[in-house]
Amino acid sequence: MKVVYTDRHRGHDPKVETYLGLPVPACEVPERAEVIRAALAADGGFELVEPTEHGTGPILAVHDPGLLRFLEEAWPALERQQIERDFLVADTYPTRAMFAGMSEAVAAARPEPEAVGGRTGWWGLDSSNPIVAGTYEAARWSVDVALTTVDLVLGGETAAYGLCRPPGHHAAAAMAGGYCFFNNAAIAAQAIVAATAEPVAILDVDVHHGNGTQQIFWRRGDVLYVSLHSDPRRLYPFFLGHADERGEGPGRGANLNLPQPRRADDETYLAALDRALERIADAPGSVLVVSLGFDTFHLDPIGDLALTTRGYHEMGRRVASLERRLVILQEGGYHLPTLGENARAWLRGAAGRAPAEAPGPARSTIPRP
Ligand code: SP5
Ligand code: ZN
Repeated sequence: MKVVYTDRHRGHDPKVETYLGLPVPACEVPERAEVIRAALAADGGFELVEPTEHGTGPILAVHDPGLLRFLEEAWPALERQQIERDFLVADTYPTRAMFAGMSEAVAAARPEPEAVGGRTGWWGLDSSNPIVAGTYEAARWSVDVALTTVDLVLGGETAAYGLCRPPGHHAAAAMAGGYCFFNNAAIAAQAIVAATAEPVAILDVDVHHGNGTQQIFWRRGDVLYVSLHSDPRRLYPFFLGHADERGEGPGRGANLNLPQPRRADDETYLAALDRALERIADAPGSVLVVSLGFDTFHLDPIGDLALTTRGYHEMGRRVASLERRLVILQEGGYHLPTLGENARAWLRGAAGRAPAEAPGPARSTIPRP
């Protein structure tokens, strides 16, 4: 299987994020992509390829041009004002209660602030999403990784994996958040629709609900979004991801959320996955975009489900059994010691290969009788 990877993600290197207002070590770090790349390179069954540049056109097919402008301008604006810091987060957000009672026309006509602090809140979901000097460039390359993965699959590959970093599924049309800046999976899905004129499905198996992907395709009947995630009553992004969110207008019924119970294990999760796959199998289209997260792992520091490496192999196998071409894009997953093996297990399953030998002493070379 081809793996699209570039080291240009490394410039997005936040050292801290805030958690309930206090600085804590950042979760979404360059080492994440490095451990996955290393595990896949060592496996021998994966071929690493570099992304090609696709420009801003496919991003603007999904995102508000103001979000792109803000992300491009935020760091240079801080530097111009000589605001010395390592990372940028907003203090103030336009929460919906601020506009309560005002007509939609008045609320929607409030202008974007000029101050960088105001703009960061305007285009942001949350304060645990640091922007640093290299964020914009890394986020642009992450989109290029996704679009190159699409090119490979539309060019004839049965499945390909884009090692996107930063991730994308929390980014809405006009909002960054949750370690995400551009919605790689949504941009990929839109590019597939544009290139093939076929409907497309997105399966999101990150532990968090992909609120951005849901928002972008909420009124679209040609892009089915199906997500398994921790119940938002317990976990980020808290305000979306409930089972009764089904899409509206032409998109009615083209959104399926399957919130999972705390500490759901392989068996529980895979049963829900089967429901998700049945829904996808009922929908037209020949390409499936997978938003792949490993923060469902039992040891993940920010998730609360309990999947195992063996479960990931089985998940990859079941997804491949749909017999759709697969554009597999990396989202979350923060337990660095196992991230590489988990990605390897999932992708080996998707490629129809056996689980890897458990990492440990080298295999005996004595032939079996
Ligand atoms: C793509 C993805 O998985 N995004 C997840 C965003 C979660 N953001 C909220 C994280 C809050 C937990 N912070 C605790 C850090 C303690 N080390
Ligand atoms: Zn996640």
